[in-house]
Amino acid sequence: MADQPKEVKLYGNEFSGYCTMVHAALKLKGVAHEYVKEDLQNKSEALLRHNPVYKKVPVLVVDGEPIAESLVILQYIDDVWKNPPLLPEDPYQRAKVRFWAGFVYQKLVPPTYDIRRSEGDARKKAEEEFVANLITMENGVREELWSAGGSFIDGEKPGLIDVIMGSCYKGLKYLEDVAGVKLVEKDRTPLLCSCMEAFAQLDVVKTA
Ligand SMILES: N[C@@H](CCC(=O)N[C@@H](CS)C(=O)NCC(=O)O)C(=O)O
Repeated sequence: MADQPKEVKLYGNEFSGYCTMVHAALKLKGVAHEYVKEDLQNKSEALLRHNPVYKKVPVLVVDGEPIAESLVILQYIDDVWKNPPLLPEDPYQRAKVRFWAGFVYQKLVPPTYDIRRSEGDARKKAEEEFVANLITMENGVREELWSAGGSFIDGEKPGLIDVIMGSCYKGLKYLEDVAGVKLVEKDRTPLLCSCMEAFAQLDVVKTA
C-alpha cells in the first residue's frame, strides 16, 4: 500500500460552499489537516502559486503538491483515504454518482449566480430554472442512487452527492432569504431536502 500523505493543507474560505465540501470530506474521513483561511479580496501568494490557472479556493496541498477544483479534490480525497467511502465500489454506480455530481455544477450552480446578479423577471426565471433542475435531480437520484432506509442517499453514511448538496444547504437558505426566492422545498424535492438537512446536522459539518 502507498504511504499515507503526511502534511495536508486546505486553502479555503468559510463563505464558500465548495470549500465546505472539501473541509467536510476531510473531517468525515478523519484526515488531520491545517485550514488556511484565504482573504478572497487579497489572495495570498501561496494560493496564486498553488492555483495559477483559476486562482480560486478550495485548493488542497498534500505533501507540497497542490490539487484544485472541488470535485477533483473530493475524488482525490476518496482515492487516498478510503474510509468511509464517498463513492460506491461498482463502476456503473460510480459513474452515476459522478453524473449527478456534475449535474450540480453544471445545472444548479449557474442559476444561483443568476439569481444573485439579477432582479425582477430575470431573477424569477433563474429561480424557476433552479427549481426545475433540482426536481430533475430529485427524480434521477431517487431512481438511480437512492437506498431507502437511512438519512442519506445511499443509506446510513453520507456519500459524494450528500457531501456536495449538504455543503450547499446553508448557502441556498441564505440566498432564499436575501433574494426573496424559494429554492429548496420539502414538498417538491423531499429526498434531497432531507439528505441536505441530515448532512447539515452532522458534527463534522457544523465545524466545517
Ligand atoms: N469550480 C471551482 C469554483 C471555486 C470558486 O468559485 N471559488 C470561489 C469561492 S466560492 C473563489 O475562490 N472566488 C474568488 C475569485 O473568483 O476570485 C471549484 O469547484 O472549486
